[in-house]
Amino acid sequence: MSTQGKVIITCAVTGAIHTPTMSPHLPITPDEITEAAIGAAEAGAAILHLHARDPETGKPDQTPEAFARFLPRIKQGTDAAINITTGGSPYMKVEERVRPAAQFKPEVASLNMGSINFGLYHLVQKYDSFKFDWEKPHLEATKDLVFRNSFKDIEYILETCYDNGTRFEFECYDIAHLYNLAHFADRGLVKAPFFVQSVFGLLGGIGTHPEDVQHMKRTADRLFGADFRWSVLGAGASQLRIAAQSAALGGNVRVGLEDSLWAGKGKLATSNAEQVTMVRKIIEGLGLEVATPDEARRILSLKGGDQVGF
Ligand code: KMH
Ligand code: ZN
Repeated sequence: MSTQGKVIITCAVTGAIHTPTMSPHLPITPDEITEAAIGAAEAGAAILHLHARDPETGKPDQTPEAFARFLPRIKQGTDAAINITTGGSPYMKVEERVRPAAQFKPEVASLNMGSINFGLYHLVQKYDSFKFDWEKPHLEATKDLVFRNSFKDIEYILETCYDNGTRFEFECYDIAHLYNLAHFADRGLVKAPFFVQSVFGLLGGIGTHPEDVQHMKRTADRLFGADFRWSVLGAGASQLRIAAQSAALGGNVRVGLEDSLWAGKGKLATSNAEQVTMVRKIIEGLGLEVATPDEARRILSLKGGDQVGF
């Protein structure tokens, strides 16, 4: 069966950007993350990009134990490919960030392709008060925070996961990150097809103008030719606009509450599945089809859901 015209939807269900005060719909507990992930897969997501949180406070938690509370349940409840973050939260050290992916050997792990400022401090002014003590300082301190992904860090993650058959979602927040990926390709440390996740609209990364999207695509085309599969995520209100542009240009899309809490102007998404359904309508409205998990596996050369360590 041809995978031509098939669009992979990745859903990133909770992440480490948003905090519990920002939306009552942000999945926090293992039950909530499980339910959100399975719901997103049922709505059409072929890949589930997962982070864990402390169930009491909602703070990002990168311990393998935290992931163990939902990974087997999600695997049992859906055939979607599971993608474990190695980004964790920008405050964490790379050794901590890689541990869940190293232990659970998922089909996909994220890999952030360069260091950037990771500004969330501007969000503080939107809220009069916060549910938990950690939230405000967590956001404010990003004014002086570099999300560190040095060449050595990237190499460390690649080498740690090398024997596991895990492939990567290469998260590129700026044009230079594509060149960093090309550098690792030149050194033979990454294998095609490269799953390039271009990130738009984070404070510290490239913007959300259609020209920004085009420039990412053009540069990736020039550097990787037929050797990459392109996907995009637009942060916040840009999410669906950028997804539509990618799908129209032959690319794939990522949605989910990790990167946007919204389902329309001023309207909080009540679930991850709601965003998947919205992007699905755009894809189908363009005359394209949503890729199934097995089609996504073929497109990205993934090892298969029975080859993971959970
Ligand atoms: N929320 C994305 C912009 C990771 O998990 O490795 C960043 C991200 C990082 O997804
Ligand atoms: Zn993430």
